[in-house]
Amino acid sequence: GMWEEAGVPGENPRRHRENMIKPYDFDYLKIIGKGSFGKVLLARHKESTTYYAVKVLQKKIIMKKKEQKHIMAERSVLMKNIKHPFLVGLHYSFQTTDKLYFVLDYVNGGELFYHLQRERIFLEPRARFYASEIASALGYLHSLHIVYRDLKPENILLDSQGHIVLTDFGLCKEGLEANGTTNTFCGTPEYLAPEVLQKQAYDRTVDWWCLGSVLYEMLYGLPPFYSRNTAEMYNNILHKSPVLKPNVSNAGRDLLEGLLQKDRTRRLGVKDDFLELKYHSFFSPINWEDLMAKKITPPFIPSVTGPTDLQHFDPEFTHLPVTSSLCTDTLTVTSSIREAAGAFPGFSYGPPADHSFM
Ligand code: ISQ
Repeated sequence: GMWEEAGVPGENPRRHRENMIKPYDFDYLKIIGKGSFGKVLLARHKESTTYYAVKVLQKKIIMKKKEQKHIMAERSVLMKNIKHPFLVGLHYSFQTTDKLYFVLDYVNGGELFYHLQRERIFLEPRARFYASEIASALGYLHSLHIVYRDLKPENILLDSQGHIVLTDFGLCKEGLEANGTTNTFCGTPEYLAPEVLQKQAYDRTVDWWCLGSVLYEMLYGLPPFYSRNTAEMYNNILHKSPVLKPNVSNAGRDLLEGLLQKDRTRRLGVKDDFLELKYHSFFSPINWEDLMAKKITPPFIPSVTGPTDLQHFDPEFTHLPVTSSLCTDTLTVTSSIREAAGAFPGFSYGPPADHSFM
């Protein structure tokens, strides 16, 4: 039948063929992100009418880029039962002959940096709130031996209440470059750590560098080491000290200095990871237990009218038509598709029964 490829029978004993989730179970309403690998769509589950962000990746494009190991690693990451208040939740993953699907929480408060651009800088209490939610999420991933690695502005979203949601735990690095207004302004969307730029070995401390870059941009309005000239910016990352003007508190500047340490063996977090940040004086106003329980009132609430309110997404995407190819799968199976079809064995995932769709 049509969904022969949607999941591998026997792999997941909880769900068998008939109740396996498939593309047809959703209405696809809008494109909310697009990149070389595929796209992210706003979708509504037909039966429950719940909204999700569905990420669809083309297998043959992943194959061409020799990224299938990366994607399969990503899948195993996603299946580690990752649950954290500030990480996007994965509900399902499944595949058809030519595509991989990830069914994720739909988050519509907009990218953090969309809001930052509108305000140029954030005051310290607001920057601290976001930095602490991001730090707790990174610390949690590290506790599961996961390195996020490419924390970047477009992966940091706000939910409708104003809390941080990190997306894309390394899933398809070049997958969703939203070439809109959001990342053209800072030259490069990535906060490259010196060791990544030099293609050296990296470890979890790379995430603390990236957090330092995010915090710097929130407080100073530009990424650290920024130059309009990319080559010069790369030179700055490798060889220049970050400029820390005194309009930021001593605690803030000390934290940035620790996180933006070029030598990762001297970087804040190298020894006790998140604990070293948690007890830094910049974060002393934060009650971490309250933070994790979402008991701290967000300093800013995005103005969203409801789940379909797309005002914070780039109209470049949201005005695109949604192609019906999503639900029809590919009927003409070429040799490259046939080759790609079997490259993702066991790629299907259903959650434990308690929060299923039915
Ligand atoms: C969830 N909601 C909105 C946008 C998204 C982009 C990527 C991954 C998940 C998302």
